[in-house]
Amino acid sequence: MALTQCCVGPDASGRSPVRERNAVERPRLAGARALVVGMGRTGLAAARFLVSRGADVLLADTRDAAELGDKWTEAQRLGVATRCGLGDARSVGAFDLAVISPGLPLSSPAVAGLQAPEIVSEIELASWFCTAPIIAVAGTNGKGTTSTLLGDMLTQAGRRTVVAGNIGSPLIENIERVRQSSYAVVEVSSFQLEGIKRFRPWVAVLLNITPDHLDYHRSLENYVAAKARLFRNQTSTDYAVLNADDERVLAAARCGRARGALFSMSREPAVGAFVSGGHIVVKTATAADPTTVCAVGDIPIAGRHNVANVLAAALAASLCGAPADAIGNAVRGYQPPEHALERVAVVGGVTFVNDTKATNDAAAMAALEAVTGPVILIAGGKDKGVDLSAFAALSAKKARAVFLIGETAEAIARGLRTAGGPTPALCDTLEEAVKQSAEVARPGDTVLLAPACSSHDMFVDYADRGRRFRDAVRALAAVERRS
Ligand code: UMA
Repeated sequence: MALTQCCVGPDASGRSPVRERNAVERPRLAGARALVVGMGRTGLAAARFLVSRGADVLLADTRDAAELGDKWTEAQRLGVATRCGLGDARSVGAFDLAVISPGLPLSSPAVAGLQAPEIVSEIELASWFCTAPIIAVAGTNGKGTTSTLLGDMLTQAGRRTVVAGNIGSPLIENIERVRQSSYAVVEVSSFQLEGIKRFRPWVAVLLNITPDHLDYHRSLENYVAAKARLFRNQTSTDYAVLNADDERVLAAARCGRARGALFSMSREPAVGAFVSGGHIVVKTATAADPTTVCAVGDIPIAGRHNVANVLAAALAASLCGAPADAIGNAVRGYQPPEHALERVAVVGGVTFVNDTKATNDAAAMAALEAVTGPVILIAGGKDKGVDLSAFAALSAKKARAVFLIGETAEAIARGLRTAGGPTPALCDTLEEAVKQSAEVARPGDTVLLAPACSSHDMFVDYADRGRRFRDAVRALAAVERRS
């Protein structure tokens, strides 16, 4: 059976003009044959949703049952057909719809030969059923912080808001909650954007672009092009919130038709957000005067990069009608997400900071800049094909000692040597790196986990790496308490 289109109108209440902008054509799923590839968080959530809408689902994964472990068991519980190892894509059969998990590139052989008129990512599928206006937050770094801050700002302004997406909870899992909400703030990754067709955010925020995920996208041009897809379906009634200090961001947005609103750390845009006299100031086209929302000193998270994240969130919140006091209150009360410059413990006068979320060089460099005082750095991880020499050079300048783990350890060590930095120690495990760091640390030092790489060479994901770091630090603290 082919997918038939049915029109989604505005919200049943008809009250929100914003909701009308979000109306899209969506396929009728009852009786449709759907393939879901990937048994991770995305695939399981997408399969659950499709089953609930009456689709006939095959849930497949390129890995075998032993590798999949608990995910395989969970997939069995869904009561759908399952398959391990896609093999020749043509042999899998013909489908009306295929939903591909973000970890699997659309260009991979397992996907390229699939037979389905709609081959999409989960955010595309979710957007067909998302009844609230979407505010999408993209960028190499700061997506999680900006998304959660923006969610807090809108909540403070009395707007019920769902925050979902790449941050950890797939949008498709939240479709029912979205029904009761004014906005869906969605953190979107370049992987997810590769698989969109009609996904159209009402507000699209692009924070920054620096080289990342080059193993997946195969070139920086492809990576930038994936980010630029964020704007491709927007129209002149939508907004693009752009970092005016980032040339790649401005270039990526040139293809779009949305109204632009800029944020900048260094200048005052005609419409946008900026820093003036130590304050965060927002100027929207509808407000006559610039509005001060809070002082830079009110921001409870360290680093210049987080000031830029606050500017972006404040601007997006203003475009959604949030008043300045609500925005300011949200900034002051912000609880940073786990694993981002998270102060784990102070042991023997040494502060241990977990920034496992620094999965690329730009994020790790921002972390190094954010720490004051002597730093002992733990870095390294999966090789994404990115040049790490600038990161190594900054580490050489900022770190008193460096402990390296993972696939990129040798490359970072070479960079440190070239830059005349401290001689690094290569460690087999994160636990070993923490132990050795503690041995060389002096009171007043900070031991910083800022890997500059993703985690999949040694860990399940970045959160697993962060938890392992915390556990190792807490073990040190326990030893200290006993002695
Ligand atoms: N799989 C295959 N073949 C492959 C790769 C994966 O079959 O070649 C299967 C795996 O066997 C596994 C499943 O796909 O069973 C895993 O799917 P996935 O890798 O797409 O991961 P999910 O568990 O669905 O999590 C994804 C995001 N992961 C990635 O993009 C790699 C999560 O972002 C996100 O939180 C989640 O969806 C909910 O939206 C993580 C991430 O690292 C945090 N994102 C990157 C980043 O932020 O830099 C983009």
